[in-house]
Amino acid sequence: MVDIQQILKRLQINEVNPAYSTGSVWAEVDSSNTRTIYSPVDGKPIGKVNMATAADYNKATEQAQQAFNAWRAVPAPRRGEIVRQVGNALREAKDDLGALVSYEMGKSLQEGLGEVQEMIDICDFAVGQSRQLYGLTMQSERPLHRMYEQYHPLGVVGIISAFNFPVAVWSWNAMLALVCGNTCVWKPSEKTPLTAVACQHIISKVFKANDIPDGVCCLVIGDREIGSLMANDPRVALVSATGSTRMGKAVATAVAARLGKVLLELGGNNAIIITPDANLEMALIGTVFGAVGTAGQRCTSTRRLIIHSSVYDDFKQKLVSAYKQIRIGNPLDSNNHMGPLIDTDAVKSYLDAIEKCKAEGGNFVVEGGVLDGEGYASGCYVKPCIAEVENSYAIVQHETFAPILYLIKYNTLDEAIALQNGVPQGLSSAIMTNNLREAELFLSGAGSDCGIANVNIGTSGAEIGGAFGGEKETGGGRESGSDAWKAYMRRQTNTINYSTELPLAQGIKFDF
Ligand code: UN1
Repeated sequence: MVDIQQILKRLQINEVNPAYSTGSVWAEVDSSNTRTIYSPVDGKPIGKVNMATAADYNKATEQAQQAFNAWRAVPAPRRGEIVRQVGNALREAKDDLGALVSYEMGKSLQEGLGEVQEMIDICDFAVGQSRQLYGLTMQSERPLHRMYEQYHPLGVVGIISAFNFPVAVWSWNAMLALVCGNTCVWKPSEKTPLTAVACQHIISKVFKANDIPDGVCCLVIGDREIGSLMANDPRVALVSATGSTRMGKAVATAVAARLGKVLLELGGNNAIIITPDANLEMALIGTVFGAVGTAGQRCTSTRRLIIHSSVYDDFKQKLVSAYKQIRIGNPLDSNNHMGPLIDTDAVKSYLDAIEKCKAEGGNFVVEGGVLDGEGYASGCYVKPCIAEVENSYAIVQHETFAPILYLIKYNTLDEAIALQNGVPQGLSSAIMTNNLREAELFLSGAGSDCGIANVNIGTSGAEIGGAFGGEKETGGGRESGSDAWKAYMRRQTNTINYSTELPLAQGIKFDF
């Protein structure tokens, strides 16, 4: 088992941690006004943080704004070089940071390490991207004219991240924002601030070694008031927010009122369609990992299974026996598959969802419940459960961040696709089939309406190389790979006249 105290020490987590940091500068610590962060793993306190005031937020954001002038002047490949060094620092800290993610958030150690690996991967991606901030050139309709477009940095990028991926989603945003020439202000989830403090220490060292001005990457520990300040702050050119649809709507409304930019990655209600041509063994692995991995607290977690009636009973039996083998317990123990939920509020939402599902007529084939006794002292450990439902139930239409899996039966693929799309969210989706026609229909414009659509892979565990995000109530943003970098830049169209005349476009004559 890992020694958490040693890990905290190596990651520079103190007993009380400051409310904000602009890089090498950290706020004064106020030991009289702290919030204690408890681990969902064992219910024990991990450390304390100061919560930022509006004045703290302002100081950090002002510093970020000032640093922007210097940072945007650094050539992009040189900014990429700094990010390369951040990637290496994360490689060195991977074991410690992965374990702290696991201990503070509750996901399995393997998944904690996987999360840090995603951070390393996005650093590598961003290094390459730093030399590829390409714009197009166009053919001008006028003689001796050149037309092209270029991408410039936006300014300060605000990043609001969620507890479930406490560090990786920040890095997807921050590493791309940085190579694009922006400065960042990060408000991590108030449920998982210590992993954020650890990251800030890691990157501050790299920045210091490279004489990067203070303010390029700032951290502000706070709850929704800080998020709201950020959303309403005209100094923040882009607000990238990950979390619930409720939070996303509040952020989007505030940012829209000042015509700022948003990048939203909100809830999912992800389904796997299992067709008669599916390899059921593969479908089983994809489903169980998708539904119980991270205790059902990924945006991409599998929440619904849409199963063809001819394989329904068979697959249901396979699932029920697989669920019997799931070991729930301390996520730092690699023998366990599933750790706790983030906190007792999450346990309450899980229990409420089960009640609501039963009230609407759901039939539980694997019962849920809260675990108690030895090893479960935090009160955050729950049983993953499975219910047979109708897609139209209000609770099935809603994203519950917990390991509750809904089974729905279908007869035709058109019906399955309609069920899959028949929810307000549109993040991730999958079909299990060896039938080319089924797979292609699912991926066509008449198929899945989600930002992510997979064949013979589950709904969760996306690689960083693709654009990550979804449609409808998921918010429409795309982070991480592909051309997601463009969200962190402003596009400028430039036309240059190198003739001695001034011909107007569209053939307009304007003589005087
Ligand atoms: C999230 O849950 O917010 O695809 C991100 C996945 C991970 C990222 C999830 N790579 O499951």
